[in-house]
Amino acid sequence: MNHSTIANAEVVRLITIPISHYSEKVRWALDLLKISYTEERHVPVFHRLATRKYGGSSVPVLVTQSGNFTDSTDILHYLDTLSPESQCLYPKERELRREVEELQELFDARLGADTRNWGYFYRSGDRKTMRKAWCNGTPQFERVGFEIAFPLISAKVRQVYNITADSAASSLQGIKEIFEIVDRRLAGGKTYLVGDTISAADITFAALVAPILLPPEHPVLVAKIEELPIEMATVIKELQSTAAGVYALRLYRDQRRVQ
Ligand SMILES: N[C@@H](CCC(=O)N[C@@H](CS)C(=O)NCC(=O)O)C(=O)O
Repeated sequence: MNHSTIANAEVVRLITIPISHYSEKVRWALDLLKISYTEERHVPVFHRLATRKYGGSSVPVLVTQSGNFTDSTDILHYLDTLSPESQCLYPKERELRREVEELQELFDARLGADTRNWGYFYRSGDRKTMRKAWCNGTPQFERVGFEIAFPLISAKVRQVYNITADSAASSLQGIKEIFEIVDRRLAGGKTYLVGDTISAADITFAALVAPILLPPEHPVLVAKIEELPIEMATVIKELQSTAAGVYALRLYRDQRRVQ
């Protein structure tokens, strides 16, 4: 996937798994800052062949002339050093910056794992859904590998993340708790979580909930709500209608511009 050059002479490389929400967080930041990049998508398990060359195991990995970054928050901090004053991901004012960093840490540590685990509980065994989620834009040999090894990859994912009915229920509880925190922060009609412009906190929240809120602007559309199991669709509709859900969908609609 090639993205055109707008700001920098350097075109950085972004290694991803298509549906990875931590990868989407970085994709969004790159698009927002108009930094040229080439995305290299991989099917899970195969991604390790790409990431380990750069000292990483998970995605995203950002490969640049200034070094390689193997964590989405480290990547956003690096990108912030390249951004113009008018479009910074982390506010210059110390207190606001601290708030952005704390929210981002909370979303990264809890929300990201909870949305993934809850979503995988319902969908990781469904070959058609996971083909869209994991194979879109990946090399052909990996797509062939997916077709052959899907039951194994899917079982491995459930084992690694301990996906069970109990863990899904506790993840949903965790998601609701974070939504309540975000609802409270947005009280009084605030447009963004911190300050008056979009920050790393907003991008992180919206990207990490996207696989379960299904914004139509997401670059990797996996399923329409009508195609989901009724129990899952009911919860998604509930989450979409909370203040936090409306806000994340609005951010996608108004602020997610793919280069
Ligand atoms: N803290 C990491 C978490 C990244 C992460 O969990 N990535 C998942 C995909 S969303 C992954 O690569 N899982 C496969 C693996 O760890 O091998 C970050 O923010 O970059």
